Amino acid sequence: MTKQLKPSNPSRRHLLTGGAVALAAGGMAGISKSALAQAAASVVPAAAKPLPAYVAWKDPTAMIVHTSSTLETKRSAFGTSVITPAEQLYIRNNLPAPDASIIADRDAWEVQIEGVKNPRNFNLKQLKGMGLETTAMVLQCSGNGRGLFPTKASGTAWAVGAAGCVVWSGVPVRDVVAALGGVADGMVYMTGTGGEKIPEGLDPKSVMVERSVPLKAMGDALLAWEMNGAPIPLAHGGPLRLIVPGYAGVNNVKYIKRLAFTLAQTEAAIQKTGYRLSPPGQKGDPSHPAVWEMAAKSWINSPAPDAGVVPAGMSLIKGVAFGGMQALKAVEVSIDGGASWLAAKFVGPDLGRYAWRQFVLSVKLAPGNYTIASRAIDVLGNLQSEVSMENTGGYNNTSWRDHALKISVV
Ligand SMILES: Nc1nc2c(c(=O)[nH]1)N[C@H]1C(S)=C(S)[C@@H](COP(=O)(O)O)O[C@H]1N2
Ligand SMILES: [Mo]
Repeated sequence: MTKQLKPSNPSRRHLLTGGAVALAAGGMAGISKSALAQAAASVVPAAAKPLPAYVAWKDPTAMIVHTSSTLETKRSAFGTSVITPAEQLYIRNNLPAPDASIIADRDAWEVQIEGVKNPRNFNLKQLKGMGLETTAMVLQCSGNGRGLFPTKASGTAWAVGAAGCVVWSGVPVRDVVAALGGVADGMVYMTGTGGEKIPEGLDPKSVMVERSVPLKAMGDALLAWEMNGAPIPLAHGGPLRLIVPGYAGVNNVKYIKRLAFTLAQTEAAIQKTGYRLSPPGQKGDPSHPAVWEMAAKSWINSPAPDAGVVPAGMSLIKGVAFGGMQALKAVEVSIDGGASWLAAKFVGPDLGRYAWRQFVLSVKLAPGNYTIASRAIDVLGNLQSEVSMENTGGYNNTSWRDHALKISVV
């Protein structure tokens, strides 16, 4: 189905405060078909780094290896089937992953539950008998999009690929808590501790992965042992991972060994000073908002996420969109840098409020230069914003303009 290239809501056009001027289709007489081949040839990538041994099972054609602890999904590798296969899912480790011996006997893995009326340990086998829920969720590093901010923040320059849509199965945290008599009086946070070994000689607080989220996040949280229908791979947090739907990646603690309901947020640096939204140039501290809830976001993955050159004629614009904490209502696409917007069509099943949806829009493109962008709208009417607040850590970039693709149609 071809959509007409005019704004879906003409009045909205004048509400937009676009920065860049959109180039109309039909100009650019100088670009020939051979430019297509030339441009494609000019983007032959530099020799890619090999996959690190602990994730040697990943699909090397789908991944960008930044470092051994940061691997990104290529913009061209998101597929069209909603769920991101494990082989293509990004990796982010703040500490080296634990030894594979921890998944030799998964059912023996123990987690300590504290800050409840009757604290105790459970092993995974016991947890499996206490309740079951399955949730599809966007797992997204808060630094996803960092590399797209106009001023580059330090840290991994993720583009769009530090995210995926993943199905998790496990026991609802609320069921575990109920079995232990409820949360102890007055507790304010849910704090999860990762099971990594702390390197010798370091102050544990300086490196440990321990995160606190507001108590209300317990409502939809899981202690999960399965990912996309298989036991969670070690690299993604197996045998047991805390899943906090709607919350940024870092709050989803891998190899969880302790789940505590606490009066205060953890003193670990990853919570106290790290993952804070501090003004550019200023170090994070507890007075700055923590990276917790995700906001509505979308981006386009096709056509031409890499080469930037597209043949004239019919083109299928494809992307992903999600609401963060809220279900997604709609997604709009612009081919003129945000001057006008068209409603895109969702593709595939709706896997619930925390999942993303794939979307498409079929357009006819005449030769010229285009800036194609998308913006998500959640069920509360929150619209993905044109610009994102810059911050020292380069977190939470949801700017549709930063995520726009510039393409040449020849
Ligand atoms: N134990 C532990 N949990 C962790 C981390 C970690 O380093 N250790 N990294 C966090 C961060 S910053 C992100 S973005 C996600 C990455 O999840 P993935 O590697 O499964 O994609 O895990 C989070 N949970
Ligand atoms: Mo992250």
